Amino acid sequence: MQPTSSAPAKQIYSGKADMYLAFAGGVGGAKLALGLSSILPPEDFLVVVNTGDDFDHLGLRICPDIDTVTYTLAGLANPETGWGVRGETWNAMDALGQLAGESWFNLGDRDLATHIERTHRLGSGDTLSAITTRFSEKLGVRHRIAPATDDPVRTIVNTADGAMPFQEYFVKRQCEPVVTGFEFAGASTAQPSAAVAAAFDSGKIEAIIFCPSNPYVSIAPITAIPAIEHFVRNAGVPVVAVSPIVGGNAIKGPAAKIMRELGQASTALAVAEHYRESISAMVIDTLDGDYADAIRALGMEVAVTDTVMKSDADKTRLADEIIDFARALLRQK
Ligand code: FO1
Repeated sequence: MQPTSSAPAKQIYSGKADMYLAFAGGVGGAKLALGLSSILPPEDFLVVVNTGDDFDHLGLRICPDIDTVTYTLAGLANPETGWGVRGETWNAMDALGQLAGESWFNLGDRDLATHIERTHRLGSGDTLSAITTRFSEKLGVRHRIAPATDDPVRTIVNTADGAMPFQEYFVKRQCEPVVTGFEFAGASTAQPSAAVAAAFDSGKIEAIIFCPSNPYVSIAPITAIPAIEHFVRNAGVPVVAVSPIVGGNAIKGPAAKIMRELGQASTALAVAEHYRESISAMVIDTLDGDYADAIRALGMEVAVTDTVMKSDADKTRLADEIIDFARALLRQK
């Protein structure tokens, strides 16, 4: 399979001093990251990826969001699931099932190579950052992808059935348990990865974009890292969040269910309230345009547009609008 999507369709921004950071979880984050990579030159863009979903399974280190972003930017992502590899085969899982091994977490044959090689390299002393860079280069990705941190951060989901690791909640229990809160074990002492720290120190960041990822389990484990939270709150550049809630529902995943279980409305306005300490602007869907004034009343700028990304053209258009919006906000400062 040839990587296809990492080659920019057009590069309309050639900014010498501009750098954009996108904070991303898995599928929704990867889609916008792909759109942004289609309009921004590689040196001007860094995808900062959630590591709270990472876990050890069958002796392997699995980093679902890093892999989803990498496969997506490499043009290899499975279009049906959003995670894993397109055209995947499942012989290893079938054989594992026959041996009565643990088969609740689906690892495709080709995807397994990623986890085996990553685990091997981590055991040899490589950092997750170095491995992520190596894998993305080997897969033909031109833009930079960095874990938020190289230190272990693990999302724990507190539920009515007790506390459980994220993948047990998300995949094994299919998001069924009623959520009462989250913990990000390790976050309070974690340091930003080298690429993230260098971006913060560069003085070149023009905007930070929170992709339409789950605010509670994809973006929060990133901003729970104190140095990242401090930078986001004090950077003095637009911090623009794209709502993952459209028309009261999550585009994908359990965000709306989690919000309701935490006693909030599942609306774009509630997303803005959740982010209000960190962000200066929201991008909301046309369907949610009625919330724009209420969000502005929180002291934020608002852009209203079509945010659902079905095609690559949708991803590029949304990315383009977000960059235009961020640049306009920067000029207003
Ligand atoms: N999600 C599922 O719903 N079921 C799976 O069996 C599953 C396997 C899987 C394997 C590798 C990988 O990188 C991701 C995988 N995911 C699976 C997705 C993953 O659990 C979630 O998308 C993220 O952690 C949330 O962003």
